[in-house]
Amino acid sequence: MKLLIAIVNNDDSAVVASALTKENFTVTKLSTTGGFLMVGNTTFLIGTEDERVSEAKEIIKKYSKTRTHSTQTTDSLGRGFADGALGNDVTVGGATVFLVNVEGMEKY
Ligand code: 2BA
Repeated sequence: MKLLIAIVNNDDSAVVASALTKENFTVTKLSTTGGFLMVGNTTFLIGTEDERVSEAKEIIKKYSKTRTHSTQTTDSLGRGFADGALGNDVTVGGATVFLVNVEGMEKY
């Protein structure tokens, strides 16, 4: 069994969640914040059998778009952006996915 930890842009999260659940994946959605840009993103926890990992990754890939995040505007003021982020356009995503081996899953 595997656990996919997928960090997805907030703007893609609804469609990613919907596509995964439609294909009978069970998903936990966490509201998270990227440490570099300090803006919200979404982290999905997806526990699945090894045989279905490729399918889950394909769905995430299909619906996660690459975006350019501008930090040039006054929007950045007071947000606590990392020094390196200020004044630069940053390419974010599609998705960042970690794959973790899981010994087992129990439900009570
Ligand atoms: P953030 O940490 O806010 O990073 C947003 C984007 O800023 C990144 O896009 C990358 O293009 C750039 N970036 C991040 N750290 C940087 C640094 N130290 N120097 C220069 N540029 C940097 P993505 O790579 O697509 O990452 C999107 C989000 O996925 C990240 O948001 C973070 O929440 C997560 N993430 C990505 N890689 C990760 C990792 N190795 N470990 C944990 N979380 C990760």
